[in-house]
Amino acid sequence: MSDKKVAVLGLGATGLSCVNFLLSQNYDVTVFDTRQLPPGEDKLNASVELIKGQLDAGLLAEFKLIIASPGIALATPALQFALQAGCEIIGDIELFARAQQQPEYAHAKLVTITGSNGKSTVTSLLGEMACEAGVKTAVGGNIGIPALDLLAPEIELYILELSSFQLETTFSLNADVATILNVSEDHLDRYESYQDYTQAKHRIYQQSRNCLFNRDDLLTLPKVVNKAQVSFGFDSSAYGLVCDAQNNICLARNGQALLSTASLKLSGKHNWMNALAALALGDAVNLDEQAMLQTLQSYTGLKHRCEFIAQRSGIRWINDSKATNIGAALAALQGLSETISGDVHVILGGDGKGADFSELSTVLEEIQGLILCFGADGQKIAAFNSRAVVVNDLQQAVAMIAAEGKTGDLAILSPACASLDMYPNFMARGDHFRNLVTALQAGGV
Ligand code: UMA
Ligand code: ADP
Repeated sequence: MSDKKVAVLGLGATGLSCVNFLLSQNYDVTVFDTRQLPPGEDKLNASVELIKGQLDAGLLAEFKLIIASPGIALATPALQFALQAGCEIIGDIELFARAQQQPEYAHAKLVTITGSNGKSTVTSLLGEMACEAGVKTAVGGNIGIPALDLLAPEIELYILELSSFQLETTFSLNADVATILNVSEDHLDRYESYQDYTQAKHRIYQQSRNCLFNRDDLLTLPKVVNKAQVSFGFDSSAYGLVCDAQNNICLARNGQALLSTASLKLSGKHNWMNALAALALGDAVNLDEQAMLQTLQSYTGLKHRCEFIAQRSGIRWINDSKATNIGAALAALQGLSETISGDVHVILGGDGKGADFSELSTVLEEIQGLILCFGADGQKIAAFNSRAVVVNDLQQAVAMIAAEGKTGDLAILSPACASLDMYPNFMARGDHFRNLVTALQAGGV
């Protein structure tokens, strides 16, 4: 088969971006998708053949190059067959890496960000810092806009959020700086083991000149040699925390205070780490310090991540629907409980993706308020706390907290699970929660 014939496996946002890029490079593209109604079909160029339904391994293996969607595991039998037949399988981020070597794009700097939690927060925060600093910046990847759709000659800085799925099929990024923010269990329904998942994340360091790691999380330590390394963490070294003369906890660089954490609009201690990571990444690509510090004081965070919704009858309601794994829920519960005078009420549950919920038991033990569990794995989570109650849905959970909560309490949806058992995505779950809360009788905002 001709070198110009390429298979794109999986349509969706990624597949479409690949098709459009490949057509612009004069490739002859065939798309495969197992779904009968693949998202993006209406936007597909009419000249492109779309083959729907179960993958035909023999047909696929006729292509020298296959671009696989991050939603399709390399372990899929048809892909394994194609690999054994000698096909090259890459993802959209690898296509981006190769395109970025072209002269019109090669001048731009590149920052790559992965981790189990905090990726989108750090990616968007760094994007805001760069814009404030006057740098022509493009932000995308797993956070939303596919990387190939960002390519433009005028861009000076690309900031890419990368998932472990994307990293599996990426080989030749040449990032100025890359980070793994943290590693905790996730996606165990896709990986054979936690180690496999961690290894996928570590591919990001191999493809970067400078590695930023979290010194409080050993799983993020770079194993690569001969690369510049810098770290962030809770102590005072490198990017860390110090106390100033007034006893304020401050973000600091090499022991020098930069900004009091009290000036941050983001809540929770985990966000101090996100702020430090963004500062370190910004320094690595020479962003202006004042612009970065100014952004840290105005950035309010993304929706569905420890997002304040409203105060009703003295209870603060927080939407943390994006807490789709245990690590995220732990960070929210630990980081926010110290900020209130009353009790914490928590709503957990959904699709646990094969996780072991025993890790939640210590933090649940400390919760004095209601522990309400719902969804496919609600029962499993409730088994780890004797006071936990299984409820039918979010509506019942919100009603119970509204009836029993008191002034000074905090109520949080931080599910530790994906939403797909009951909702199309975590945004729909968070929006449902927000609607239920805002519909409660207003008792002061
Ligand atoms: N699928 C099929 N058959 C196919 C192709 C896909 O059943 O032939 C299924 C997959 O099992 C997958 C689902 O469809 O679970 C989603 O695939 P999609 O085609 O809708 O994906 P895209 O629209 O291309 O979105 C992808 C990322 N999705 C995944 O990695 C699952 C988006 O990340 C990302 O924003 C987008 O590319 C742009 O880069 C989403 C995500 O959930 C937000 N990421 C995971 C996470 O953050 O935990 C990794
Ligand atoms: P990601 O893109 O990695 O999913 P987000 O920034 O969208 O990360 O945040 C997802 C969830 O993780 C949110 O619920 C948030 O409260 C939690 N979170 C954010 N930053 C961190 C962190 N540094 N450590 C642990 N949890 C975090």
